[in-house]
Parts: sequence; structure tokens; C-alpha cells
Amino acid sequence: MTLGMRPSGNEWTLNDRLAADPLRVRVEKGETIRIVMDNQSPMWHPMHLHGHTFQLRAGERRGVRKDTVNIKPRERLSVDVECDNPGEWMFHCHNLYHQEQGMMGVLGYGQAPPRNRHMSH
Ligand SMILES: [Cu+2]
Repeated sequence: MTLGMRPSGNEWTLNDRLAADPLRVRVEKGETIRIVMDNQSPMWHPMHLHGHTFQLRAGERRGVRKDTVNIKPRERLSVDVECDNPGEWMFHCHNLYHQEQGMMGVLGYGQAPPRNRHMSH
């Protein structure tokens, strides 16, 4: 997952997508996924996942379990998520102006729900 900033300097992205077309990562109940976050922007991003905790990875070692992790500029960081809580869960930067501009997506179980469904925080 790429954390990016558009050249305008005020558009923040996940995999180069903005808020109007958010990233959805499809998972299935019972699996464990690894999210590798690659911060290609020059700012810190406190990335927060709803509905789950995740476990930081340091090489093959398992790190602490949290629901928010700070990623430094140009840092790459991996977390493991046990998918044990079905729903549509927001995953976003906790700097709200980054989130509002597009640094937000969804971790969703199974097939995506209809597009017009409102996503609440
Ligand atoms: Cu941010």
C-alpha cells in the first residue's frame, strides 16, 4: 500500500487514489493478511485501522499489537491483520486533513457492498 502525496501538496493518497474513489482491500474471514505500507511522501502518517488490531513486523520478528502506527517519511513498514471481525472497516491517516483529501480506504470482507452506501467514521 503506497502512502502518497500529489504534487499539489494538499492531496493525500492510498495507492494513488483520492477520497472520491477509495481503495478497498478485500479480505475473507479467517485469513491473516500482511499490509506493507510504503510511505513515499515527506510527512508522517499515523495510520489507523477500525475494528481490528494489527501486529507490527520487524523482519521475521513479531512486534507489538496496536490499532494505530506512525509511519515516518519514506519509511516502509509491515503489519499483520487477523481478519476476524466481518464488516467494512475504515483504514486511514489520523491527520484528518490527509484523510479527507484521500488517505483513506476500506478493509472489507467479501464482495463489496453497493457503492452508494454511506461510510461512517
Ligand atoms: Cu497523513
